[in-house]
Amino acid sequence: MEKFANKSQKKRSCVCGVFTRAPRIKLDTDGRMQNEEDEEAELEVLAEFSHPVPWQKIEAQGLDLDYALLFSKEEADALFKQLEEEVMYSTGEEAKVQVFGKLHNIPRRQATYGDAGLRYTYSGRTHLACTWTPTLEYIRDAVTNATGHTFNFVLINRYRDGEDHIGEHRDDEKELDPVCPIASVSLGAARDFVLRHRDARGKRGARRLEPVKLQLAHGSLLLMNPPTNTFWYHSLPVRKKVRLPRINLTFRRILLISRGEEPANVWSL
Ligand SMILES: O=C(O)CCC(=O)C(=O)O
Repeated sequence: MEKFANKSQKKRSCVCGVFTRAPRIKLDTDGRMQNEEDEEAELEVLAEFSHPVPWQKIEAQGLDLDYALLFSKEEADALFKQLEEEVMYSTGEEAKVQVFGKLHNIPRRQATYGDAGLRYTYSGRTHLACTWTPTLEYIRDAVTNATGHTFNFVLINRYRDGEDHIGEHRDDEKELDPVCPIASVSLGAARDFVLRHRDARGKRGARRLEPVKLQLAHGSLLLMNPPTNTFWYHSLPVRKKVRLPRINLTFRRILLISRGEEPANVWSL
């Protein structure tokens, strides 16, 4: 990743906390941009509202991360507030997770948004994408603008305070595009984020590899580039001193064409 992903100095439009609708990128059925002309036109529009992002590279064996502050405090505050009004979190059975065949309440709230008809299966449950809200489209397009990657799905996790958490896992489901990074945007309370190599987990880990620990700030963007999710587990541990809420959005690219025997995703329209 270059130090500055985009050279344009123009800022995104934002009037009194109301963000103008960001341009949409059109994808073909493979999830790629339609053609070169379209791509050029889209990039020109994106450059209109872009600003440079200073990236920090974090690397270890099989781990490749890029971290940046994507939004100013004022922008991040406004986005957090707008998401609190717009996002509908899962309830009932949808808000549970299956571990070794048993259902458990998850220690946070979750929602899934994305392109029409998309679905994503993780932790034994299939989640249908709700239609993008204007704020989610705005954040998604800001991430695309800063990274050059397009996304068709977002998983949202809301942590009420430091008691809410997410356990060690990898985002390595077969429906995820293996060449696309997972782009994680954090809003609200800063939280520790820990990555652990798959061979160094548990007391008797086969190898001595130090965990990688980061603090994800309000308005930040973390890119988990391939092959990170093959080798490293990540978690957001309990932090009892954290009293404020946090919203995390992980933008993903779901494959529209099967990589296995089952169709990964079929358009229902
Ligand atoms: O909240 C976070 O920063 C982590 C979320 C996460 O691990 C995930 O969405 O897979």
